[in-house]
Amino acid sequence: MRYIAPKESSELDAVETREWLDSLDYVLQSGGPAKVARLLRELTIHARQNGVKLPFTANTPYINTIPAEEQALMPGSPDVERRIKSLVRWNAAAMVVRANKAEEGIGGHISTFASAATLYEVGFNHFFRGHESGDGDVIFFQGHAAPGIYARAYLEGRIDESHLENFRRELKPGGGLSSYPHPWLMPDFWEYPTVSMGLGPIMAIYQARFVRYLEDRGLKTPSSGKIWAFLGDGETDEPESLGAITLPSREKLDNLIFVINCNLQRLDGPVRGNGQIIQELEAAFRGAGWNVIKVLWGREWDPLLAKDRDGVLVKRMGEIVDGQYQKYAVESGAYVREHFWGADPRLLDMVKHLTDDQLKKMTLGGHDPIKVYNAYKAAVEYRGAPTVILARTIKGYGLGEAGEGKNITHQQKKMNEEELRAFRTRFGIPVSDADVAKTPFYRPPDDSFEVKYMRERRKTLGGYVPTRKVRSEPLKSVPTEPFEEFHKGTEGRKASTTMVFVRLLSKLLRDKDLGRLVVPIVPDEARTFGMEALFRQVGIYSHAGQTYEPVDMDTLLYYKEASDGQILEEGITEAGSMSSFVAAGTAYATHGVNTIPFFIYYSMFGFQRIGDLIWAAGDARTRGFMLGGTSGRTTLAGDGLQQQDGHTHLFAMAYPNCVAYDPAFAYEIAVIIEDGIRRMYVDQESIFYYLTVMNEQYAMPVMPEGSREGILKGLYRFRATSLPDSPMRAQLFGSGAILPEVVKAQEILESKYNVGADVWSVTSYSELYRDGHTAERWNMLHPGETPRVPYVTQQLKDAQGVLVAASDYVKAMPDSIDRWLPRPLVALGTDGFGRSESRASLREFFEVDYRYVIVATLGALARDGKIDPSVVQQAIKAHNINPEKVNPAIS
Ligand SMILES: Cc1ncc(C[n+]2csc(CCOP(=O)(O)OP(=O)(O)O)c2C)c(N)n1
Ligand SMILES: [Mg+2]
Repeated sequence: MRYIAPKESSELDAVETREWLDSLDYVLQSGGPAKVARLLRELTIHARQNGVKLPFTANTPYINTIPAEEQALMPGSPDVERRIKSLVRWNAAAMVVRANKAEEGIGGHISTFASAATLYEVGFNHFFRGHESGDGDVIFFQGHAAPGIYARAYLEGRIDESHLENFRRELKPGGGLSSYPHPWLMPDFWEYPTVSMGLGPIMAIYQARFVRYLEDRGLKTPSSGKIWAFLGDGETDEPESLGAITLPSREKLDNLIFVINCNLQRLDGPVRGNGQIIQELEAAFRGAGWNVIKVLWGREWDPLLAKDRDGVLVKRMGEIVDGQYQKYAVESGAYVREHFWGADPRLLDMVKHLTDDQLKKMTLGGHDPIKVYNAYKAAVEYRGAPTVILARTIKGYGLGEAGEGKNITHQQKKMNEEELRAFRTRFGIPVSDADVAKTPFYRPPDDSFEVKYMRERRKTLGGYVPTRKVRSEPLKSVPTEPFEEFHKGTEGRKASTTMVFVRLLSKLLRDKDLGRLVVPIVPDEARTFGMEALFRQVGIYSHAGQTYEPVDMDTLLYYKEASDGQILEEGITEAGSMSSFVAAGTAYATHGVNTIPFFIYYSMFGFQRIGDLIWAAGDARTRGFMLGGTSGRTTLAGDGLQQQDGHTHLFAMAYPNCVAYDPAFAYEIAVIIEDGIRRMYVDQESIFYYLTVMNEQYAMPVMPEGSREGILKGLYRFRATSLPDSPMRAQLFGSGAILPEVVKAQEILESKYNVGADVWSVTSYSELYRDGHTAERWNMLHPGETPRVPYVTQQLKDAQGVLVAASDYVKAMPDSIDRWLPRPLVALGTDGFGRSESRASLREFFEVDYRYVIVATLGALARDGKIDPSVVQQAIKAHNINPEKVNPAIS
């Protein structure tokens, strides 16, 4: 080529660019796209090495990831599927409208499902596999889309009109349909709860990983079942939604598919009015290593994109912010022509053959079954990484004036007659004008094409979804051997309840029947709890095994990762660990395996931090043991205010199927866990356990005879007084690590003050509280019959003297049982913010050491006129207590 000196630098630029492009074209033609990609990579490296700063983008253009020419043909009958979808739409909307006709409307949502109908229907007709297939999928349905899932079940003939009629009427005899997915309320239908936003996605991630764990450990036959999580775009703002997305790509969980319904709206308005939620999510997921499939535009856009040789349309698509896109959705075709297409004469030219009406009707990707089918197909076939589908839809699709695309649509629960008529006509529902105002449910007969088609599809795909079924056999019995040594105590050797638990866990892991079912879960705290021996004993689970030589390889307890490892070492994520707990604790139903999770963590970061996931675990009928380690406001010396837990037992009390204990001794732990395994895995109770364990060491006593029932019910007499005939009597309650303080107080009260004090171990205030209320309620409803007596009353009815309780938890715990005791209870507890200090100083500060137990007892005796107040004053002095010290509860 002859060199011609350029006149201007812009001309030079153009020539240069042309030359580069020509070269690239040449490589493309001679070597193909792979070669071009390699060359570009090489160029990038070279440029970087020479200091060129390249702008970063994790985004692809604002178009469908799967181009039209790569689409597969969709099997099945599009017409019948469209009819079915319309019927589902109608019944779903009718349920909500009818539920809100009465004066006292009962809520429900129309617009979420309206936007997601195609996303679900394509799944139901072509992808979701039922458990009967042996390869069942696990589906986390978006909570607010529940009406659509019920409407389909109705058309399938799984539920009838009376069920639909009783949507959200959960107290109707026989049970209505639950407002959202709640396995607690519909245990044969829903598998996992989702409606608290963000919990579905994180539980789905750990579910997918747990499936791999079961397979790698030989507890489940490898299957091609998928875990689908359907979520809203607004929901992705919850930290739990995106907070764990690096795990599935790291673990190559190609059994996981997220479908995000990007209707660009949440409850109040646009998710990102001034931005693009889809592009934002694409970058986040691509950055995290996911396979991202964008499904933005329906088929009507394909010919236009094919004409878009110079990229003006793609550019225009990418520059519109979501708030503006929402505006187009509610506007006329003429408006869209002017404002979207009108930006460039070339764009206007592209659509000049289309009428305004046609422009208005151009669909979005998430409403086009072919686009959705292709995305799902690609997701299901993808190997090596999880997939997220970002499907663009319109919120309230089909509602027209009743709310399509409007900001109020999320809350829309009613439709007037005119709106119903329009909806009916748009979807071709055979309901007459005369009837439309009544919003009747409509189901074609069993031998109609639609019903036959739906049923055939579900049969082929392995049965109806969702279906929840307990697929495991109950355990026959619980072995006693692992528990026995703990009944004997430690013969004076000191141990903490944490050490006891870890020893018991290690024994359970060795048990020939139970061992393989145990799933230890730790959020990076194994060493804190002295569990490192388990690393070697059973290994840390890692699908990849251990591809490196661990730094401590030459030690006995090295950090052993193995593909059949048993411990789920989750790293610092209580939310992730809890999601694993849910997966492992529901496997008895979902996967037919009785895995028994033991999740041990810093107690402060449980109920306080991830209480909502624990609530969901209860709803999901999760079984297993949560162990709150380093617990007790004064027992965890050091660490301080953010870590010293003196209140999670108060939270646990409110979780209906959580059985909580604050044990003090080895045998208490053994009895509770043994009975817990029996109740959950032999008797099949849908409960889970919370035990607090501590790190203070003291000698573990021998189990007193006859104490088993009391340990489980919440209280038993641990040590009777040696002065039963003393005129001054007391009953002292102690729990957890404070029990030894109470025993010490008992000795001094007897030897120094001649007070005959019995010591009771209170293992569970919440169990006593529940039992008391159960009896009281029964009595209220059964006047004239022999009243039932709460357990705690039965135990203490003849007990003499004053009552004093001390624990490392807030005073509300003992206060909660006060009314069922013969006399008022004096409560010592640890209300207030913790402090980093020595144990002794903390117990002094919070007024729960033996000295305060003595003073409280003497004070109560003085109150009852049994001793002179001066004795109490002297005791205060003798024990160096400053009566003017600050109140720890508020300082
Ligand atoms: C943790 C939590 N916070 C708030 C809500 C209340 N809420 C219910 S639906 C909703 C908006 C949902 O928007 P999006 O996730 O985009 O779902 P869409 O209905 O648009 O598909 C909100 C705020 C909730 N259910 N859970
Ligand atoms: Mg939304």
